[in-house]
Amino acid sequence: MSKGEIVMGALAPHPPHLVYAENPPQNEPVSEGGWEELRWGYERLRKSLARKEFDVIIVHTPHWQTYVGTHFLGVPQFKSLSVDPIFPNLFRYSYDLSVDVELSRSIHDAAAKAGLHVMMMENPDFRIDYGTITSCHLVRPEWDLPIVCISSNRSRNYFSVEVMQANMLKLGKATRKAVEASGKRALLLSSNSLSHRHFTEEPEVPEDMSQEHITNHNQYLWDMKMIELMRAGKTRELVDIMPDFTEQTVAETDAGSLTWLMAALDFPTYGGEVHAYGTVIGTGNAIIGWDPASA
Ligand code: 2X7
Ligand code: FE2
Repeated sequence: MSKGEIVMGALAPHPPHLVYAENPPQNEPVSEGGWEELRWGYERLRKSLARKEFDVIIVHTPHWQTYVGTHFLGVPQFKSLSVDPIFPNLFRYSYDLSVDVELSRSIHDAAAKAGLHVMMMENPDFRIDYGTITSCHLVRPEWDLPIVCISSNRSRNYFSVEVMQANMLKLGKATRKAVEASGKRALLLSSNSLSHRHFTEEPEVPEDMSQEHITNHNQYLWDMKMIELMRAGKTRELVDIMPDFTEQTVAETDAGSLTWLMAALDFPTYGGEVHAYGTVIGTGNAIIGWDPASA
């Protein structure tokens, strides 16, 4: 068996607004568009992926929050309706997806070996979180590949940011090891926004782009600082300042997804390709791909 590999890693944020704006058949609400900058960025990411062959998508998601360890989907098929708890007016999505349970279990086992508390999620009625669905839909709307979905263990909330970061580094390394041992080609997704302070009220027409902007200048400056580090391949520095960034901008990096991705990619020193930066209800979102072949 040949060695498995990560063919690309991507920061792939999941505002449900982006799915709403695309009007796919799976989503009930109908929009007049909106957030084109980000949607065109996803289009560019998909184009860059069209040059690659891969067998599986591995996603780390902020909206599957687990408080005792890291969990992995362990059922081969899930089919149901996902309704966003905050934006039910925008996202009521019928999903039908498959899971690479074998790889899921291999990452679970590698993480356990690295000392992490882990669990396979084997409830067939489990509802998949909207972060996973949105990021996977925007990256691969065909849904023709199995996924591996990894929960966000909220050790920052009940322990400390240092523990959370240390655990994500272990989880990223374990993910890489398991992919290499599997012989499979994987795309990795960090499903999160950057700065995350958002408006508390929605415009009457959610896709009214005259109302869309970053919540405050501080967030914008922090987002640009982080994106510059990613563009420059300074990913160790990126991870070092992640706790400060997260605190200052209530960033969605609190989930650990981006730290996991950087560790899984073994801290790229080559630049990430920025496909887009844009705001959604005041939050900062970047779509960025790291292609190990460009190293
Ligand atoms: O979950 C989200 C998000 N991360 C960003 C923006 C808006 C809504 O939902
Ligand atoms: Fe989110």
